[in-house]
This record gives sequence, structure tokens and C-alpha cells, in this order.
Amino acid sequence: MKIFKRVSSKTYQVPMWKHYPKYVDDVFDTLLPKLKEKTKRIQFKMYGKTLTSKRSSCLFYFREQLDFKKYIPGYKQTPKIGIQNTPVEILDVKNKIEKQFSVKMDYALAHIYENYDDYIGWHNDSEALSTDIFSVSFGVPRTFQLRPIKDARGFETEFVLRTCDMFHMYAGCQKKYKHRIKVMGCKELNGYLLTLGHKIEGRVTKVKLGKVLEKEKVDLSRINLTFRRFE
Ligand SMILES: O=C(O)CCC(=O)C(=O)O
Repeated sequence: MKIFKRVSSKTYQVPMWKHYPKYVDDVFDTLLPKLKEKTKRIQFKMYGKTLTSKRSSCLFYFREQLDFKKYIPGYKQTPKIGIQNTPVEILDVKNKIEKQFSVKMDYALAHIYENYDDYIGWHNDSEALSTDIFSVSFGVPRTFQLRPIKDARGFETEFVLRTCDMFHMYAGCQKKYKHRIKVMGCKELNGYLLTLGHKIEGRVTKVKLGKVLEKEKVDLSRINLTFRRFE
């Protein structure tokens, strides 16, 4: 008889991810301005409309002569930056991961989520179906959810990814799970404002939250770097 063992992922027997809180030093302040110069919001067509992505992105590649068209056709518009112009903060994280996990990473996808309503919707990384992904976050905490590919609603588990955390999705995870970063709802925004010492009196509403964000000029930026390999 098969014994179902509860591990980090519930639906499958083998663990598919691991969360490493406070994995790297905090380089948010120095990295953000460098990334802002390089990232852009991508335009794409859906149902006949031109839409703009809800995050700003770019891609750093660590090996010359990488043929992105061959390996990952999906990154046509994403700015691509070679290792010479990759910020040292990113190279330091890459080196730490490579050393600890005995891997060589080919590229890192970088996103900046600037506002509470920036997000990435449910997807799996189809370019990394059988390779590991190391995801490192800086800045405002955000909720990262996972659910089995076959599910159309709900989520199986979620993690709050805080500044300096690393989330390792093991090879094969993308075949079985989708993931997303949710928009920040009132509860999350209020929780974050409390950590900054901004307490809202009475019932917490979007309007009140908006006023505090504006008055206190709260920066809601979050950086995410996913270190990847070609398959
Ligand atoms: O921002 C994150 O934590 C997730 C990024 C992501 O899902 C992706 O780049 O595919």
C-alpha cells in the first residue's frame, strides 16, 4: 500500500519547493535604482486589446552567445542585459546559489512590482519544466501562492516572501504546479503599514489606506529575481 506522506507540497509525495527565509543580505536600496534603469513594462495583445504587464521586467544573461530565440521565445520584448552590465548585487546572489547548490545558472529574470496592484497571474514557467528555479525577493513582503496545474481555482499553499528570502522550486515543479504573486489586498497593505508604524483608526478601508500611502509616501516596491537554467 502506498503511504501518502505530507511534505512541503501536499498533492505529490516528493517535495517540490523549499522556502529559505533571510537567505541573502539586503541589497534592495542599491539594486532598485539600477534595475529601474533597465526594466520595462511589456505590451501584449489579449482578446484584440493591447495590454501592459503589471510589473516591470528585464533579463540578465550570464553566458555569451545565448540564443534566447532558440531556448525561450517568450522573452522577445524583455530587455536583455549581458553579464558585463549585470549589477554586482545580482552576481553576488548568483554566486551564492551556484556555490551552495553546485549549479550554474544561465540567466535571471528580474521584476519590479511598483504598486500594491502590480502582480503576476497564475502560470507555470514552461521554459523550466525540468530545471530548478531559485527565486530571491527584496522589498515589500508579497504573498506567493501555488496550486496544482490541473486546478482552476483556489490554491494549495502560500508563503509570504519577505525581503532577502529565497524560494527554491525544484526541477519538475513547473510540470505539476502553477504559481502567482497576488495583488496586495487591504489586509496585507494594512499589515505592512503597521510594520512601518502607520496605524489606521477605526475600520480599515481602501480610501483610508490610500490616504496613508500618499501622505507618508510609502514605497511599495518589490524586486524579484529568478535564477534559471536552459533546459
Ligand atoms: O515575483 C515572484 O515572486 C514570482 C515571479 C514569477 O512567477 C516569474 O518570474 O515567473
